[in-house]
Amino acid sequence: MQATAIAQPNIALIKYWGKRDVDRNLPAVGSISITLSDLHTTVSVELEAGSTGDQLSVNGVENQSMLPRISHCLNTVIGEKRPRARVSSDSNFPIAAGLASSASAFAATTLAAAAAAGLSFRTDQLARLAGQASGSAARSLYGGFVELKNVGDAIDLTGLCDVDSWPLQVVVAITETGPKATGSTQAMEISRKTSPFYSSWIEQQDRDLDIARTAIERRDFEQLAAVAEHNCLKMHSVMWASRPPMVYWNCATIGCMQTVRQLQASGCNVFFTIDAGPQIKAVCLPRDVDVVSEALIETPGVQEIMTTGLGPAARLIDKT
Ligand code: 2P0
Repeated sequence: MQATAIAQPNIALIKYWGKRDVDRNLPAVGSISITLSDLHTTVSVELEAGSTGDQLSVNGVENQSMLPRISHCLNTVIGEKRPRARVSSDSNFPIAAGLASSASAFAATTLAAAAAAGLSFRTDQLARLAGQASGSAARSLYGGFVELKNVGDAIDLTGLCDVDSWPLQVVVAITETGPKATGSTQAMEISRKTSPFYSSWIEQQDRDLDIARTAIERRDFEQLAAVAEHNCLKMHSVMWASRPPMVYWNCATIGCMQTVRQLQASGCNVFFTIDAGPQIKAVCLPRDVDVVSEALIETPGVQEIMTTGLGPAARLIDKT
């Protein structure tokens, strides 16, 4: 009645922003992501006698604020009539800071919960269950390059290219480690309801997905860089034009964007992407990773960098 799973966060190159069904947590748009290798979240789920009183610890500290979402995730996977659970989650990177910690946490929780309850699901079923907890978590059930498509009233996940076929590197520049002011779930709804750019964002997404999918098929870095940066800046424009505006960037975020522009001008194969937080993720070819890392760590306001390759799907590591 105990299982442990590990999952890596994923970074969207073509972003998920907005929901078409809030109750079922269905995204308004498809997305394309890369699963990372060196950042990870390990989740243990232990089921024990008793029907109430789930417990959650995050990085060794009891956590009440995330508990309702974790309990809801367990209900979705195991069913509402289930034993109570003791859940512990440990991440080796800052959480709730725009580094996709909810993706790795809910992917690992879904997998561990199913195994602890003795349930077997196919990966696509697990991805749909994880997606009900957190839209981006569905993508961490797969490794490498992953596409999430909207199909009818569900989502469908496809692996576009495995890790070894196009081993890109990602340099994450951490500019602030505190939790963000507005969580993604709430921020997406504010954008949907108030941003004058929201409808254009939705309309243009299929074209961006087509361009990115083709670029990945052809291993065309320049094409992928152009569409990913444009898609990221469109998403942030939707946020900036919302009421209240949601600006996740700080001075160092903009400094890092300028650093990436300078690297590009010097012939480096690199592009940036930014999620709902102030960190910059610079995606580059392996031969450029050292020069990108050095330039970002020297950018004023950058506290730390983390370098990672692309990684595997979420997986079970223990079951007793
Ligand atoms: C993404 N983000 O595609 C986008 C880009 C943030 C910016 O998916 O409400 O935590 O739990 O489904 O998955 C963050 O949103 O949102 C996210 P919910 P989630 O990676």
